[in-house]
Amino acid sequence: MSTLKSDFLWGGAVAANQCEGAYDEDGKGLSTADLLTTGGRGIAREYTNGIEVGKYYPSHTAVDFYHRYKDDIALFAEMGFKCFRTSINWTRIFPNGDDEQPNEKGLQFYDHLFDELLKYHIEPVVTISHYETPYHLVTRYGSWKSRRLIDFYQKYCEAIFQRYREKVRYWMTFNEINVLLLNAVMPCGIRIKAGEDYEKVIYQAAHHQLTASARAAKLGRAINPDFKIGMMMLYPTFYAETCNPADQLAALQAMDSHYYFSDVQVRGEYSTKALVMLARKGIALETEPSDFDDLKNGTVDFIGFSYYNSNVATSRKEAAFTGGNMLNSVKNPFLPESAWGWSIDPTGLRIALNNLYDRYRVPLFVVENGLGAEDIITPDGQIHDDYRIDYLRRHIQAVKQAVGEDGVDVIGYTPWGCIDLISAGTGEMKKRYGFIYVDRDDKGNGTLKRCRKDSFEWYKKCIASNGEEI
Ligand code: BGP
Repeated sequence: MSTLKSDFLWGGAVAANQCEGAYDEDGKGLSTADLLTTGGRGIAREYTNGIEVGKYYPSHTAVDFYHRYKDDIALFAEMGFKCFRTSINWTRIFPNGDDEQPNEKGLQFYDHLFDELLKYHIEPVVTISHYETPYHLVTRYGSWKSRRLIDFYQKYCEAIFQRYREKVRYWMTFNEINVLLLNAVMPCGIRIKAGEDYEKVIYQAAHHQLTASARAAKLGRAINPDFKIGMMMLYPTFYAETCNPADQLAALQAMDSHYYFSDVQVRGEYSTKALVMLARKGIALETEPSDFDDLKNGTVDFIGFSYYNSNVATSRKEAAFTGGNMLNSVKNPFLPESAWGWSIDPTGLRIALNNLYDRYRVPLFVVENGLGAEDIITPDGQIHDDYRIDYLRRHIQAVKQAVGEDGVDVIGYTPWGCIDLISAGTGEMKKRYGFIYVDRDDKGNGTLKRCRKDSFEWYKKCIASNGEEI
């Protein structure tokens, strides 16, 4: 008997813009991701207005998954994947975002991709929007600042729900929807103009995304009642720096800003706390009466979330901050850190699972988790990534404890970047997460050849034993 259910969804996760490449092939339009150049450790990625000659844009070729997906899926199948999470690149389907008709070639690509997965009985798990907003929607409408985006997104959802009705069951509406509060530029290209009230713009855009997500959930279930439509958030697990009540309150408030989104998507309405917060800030959301019915009728079936590291909140004003996924935190003296300064904390994942399940009582799906690390190839062409195995082993252990000891309902686990890909935060290639190594460097050199790391065999055993042999 294993701790995890026999139909537990083991797999891996990627996003289209970080692995596909082929950024302008077969009618694809430009997305915000296609305009991000490389950054580096601690350097924000530069976002250009249109493609500039002489600049390097890592997403343009990425790891060429667009042309190599068959071989890559064969490797996923060899590991025994039960599911594979990827996103649909919105601009393959609607190149500008506001086009009348979808692009048939783009639709065909995902037909072939899903067919290939299904051939191996690998269930596709699809993120509808993963930091890939059509650039035209940014320049023409100001991206999600505009209410118009709700309709464009709806049309996009309708096209893909109809087309893949029989192929895809698991959907997530927006990747890490709560990241909008932390970084509006990288995820959806929102630029705040001089004179605009930053918070007002962001909360208004969030309302548009929440309404769009709810409408999509309702529409999807009308198209196929078997669809499982989820939300997706970055789960930041905040600890208080000390037992000083002021620090405890700081941790509570840090979490509140993230629950702002999940409360709406799971419960179908803004929490009282959220409404009071908006009123206190003097933010009056522009809404239509039907939005509130939409939110009520468009709640999600499950919560997908990413978890990489935990964070520490403090009431001190002059604290020094360290890195982490998208947000900064006070350094936690009890935890080791990755080479990129992200804390390594499997217990934080168990806490995340407990907190989310206690609060919402809906199935949970760990759709991103992993260690970004530089891999060294030995002279005989091997990659001994025991540090990655150690990270994943301890996090899977935490999932099992949450299930077996705490009674949490977890439906699957898809480690991030199961094949090496472009880092979202820095644009680097050398920040690797994969079980499969890709020969490509930060400047775009390399053969793109794939090879199995030690973690490949380890994960294969893990899946075959349903998480018992780790
Ligand atoms: C998440 C994103 C992913 C991914 C991951 C790792 O926030 O959803 O797209 O890239 O973080 O972050 P990074 O690529 O910066 O290491």
